[in-house]
Amino acid sequence: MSSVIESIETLLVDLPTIRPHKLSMTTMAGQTMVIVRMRHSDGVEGLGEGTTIGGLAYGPESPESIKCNIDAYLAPLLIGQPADNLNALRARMARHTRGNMIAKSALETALLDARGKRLGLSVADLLGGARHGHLPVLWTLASGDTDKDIDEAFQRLDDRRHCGFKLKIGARDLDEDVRHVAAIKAALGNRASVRVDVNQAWDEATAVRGIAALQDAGIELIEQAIPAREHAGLVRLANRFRVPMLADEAVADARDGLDLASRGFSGAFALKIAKSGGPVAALELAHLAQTAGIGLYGGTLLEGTLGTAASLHAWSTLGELAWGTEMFGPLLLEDDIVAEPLRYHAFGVDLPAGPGLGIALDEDKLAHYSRK
Ligand code: MUC
Ligand code: MG
Repeated sequence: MSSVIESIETLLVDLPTIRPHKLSMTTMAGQTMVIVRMRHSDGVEGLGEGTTIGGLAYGPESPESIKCNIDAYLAPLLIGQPADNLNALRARMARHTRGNMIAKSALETALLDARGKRLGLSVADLLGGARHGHLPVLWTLASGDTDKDIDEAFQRLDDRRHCGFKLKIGARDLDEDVRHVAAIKAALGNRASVRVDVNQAWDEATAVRGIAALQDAGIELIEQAIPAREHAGLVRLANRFRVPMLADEAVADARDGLDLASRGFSGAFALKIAKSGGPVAALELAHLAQTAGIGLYGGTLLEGTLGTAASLHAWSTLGELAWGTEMFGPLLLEDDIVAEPLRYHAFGVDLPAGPGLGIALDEDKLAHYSRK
């Protein structure tokens, strides 16, 4: 008899960041993760994580809503069900609940982790098999201070931690942002790739002015310059400039990807398990992008180690990630709740080994950082 999902526990875990992280919509001083512990009738425990940025500043789910909606709506749909048919469980969640993609991603991750542990296979194995054991990882410079960002970048280069940097802009006046980015690019020269993420802050006219200046400054990729829903505008920007556009908030799943591709978008898609509702749907988007000749980028919602590991297992199955990944979330946090941290070295990170996610909790730290 196959095992059954017996219980699902959710914990809000608050960890401080190593420095303020300034984005166009919020400044983070800490990160709140929703950790899922899913117990199955054979004694196996699956772990998952659902995490967003800045409470409700980034998107329609907050840490509290993720926890509450898992507890009240999603967990009751799963408890008592056979644990191993991921397709049936995903369909059940989709049929009875709308949206809440981060909550669904946390649960799908826990289902995959448990199944992998039961079968002695990694999550990447369950998703078809890893093509890479080490993935490149960039770092986001977002202290808000140009000189501090330059120092931070050189430190990361010297430590062979990161050789690509993403700058968060859009909160300040356009000219100030352009000066900030150009100064960082000029200081780093050819030693590093520099990209920007505007997080939807500009209208199209501002984007045209800003992107022209950033292109001249040698910036390699422009992420989500205009609001998520403005697909037509994003396609116009992609056609207008030599520097490629990266669609992030605009593309949550394969349906969004199809819309952008069929409108003639070129450039790249940021994949995130959180916005797609889990690794499986994130890979559906990736496969659509590959078919359409659109580049791939392994994205993060600044998850901790569990969410980052789940994403790495998914991205490892892809033949090519033209723009690498930004799976640095755990490095932005002062501490961790896992027994063994991920191994960051050689400008990237190793895919964790072992069954499931390959990650075990540190129970003392989990208890210490869990919200009472
Ligand atoms: C985003 O929109 O890309 C990823 C890195 C970072 O600093 O913020 C995120 C979210
Ligand atoms: Mg982004």
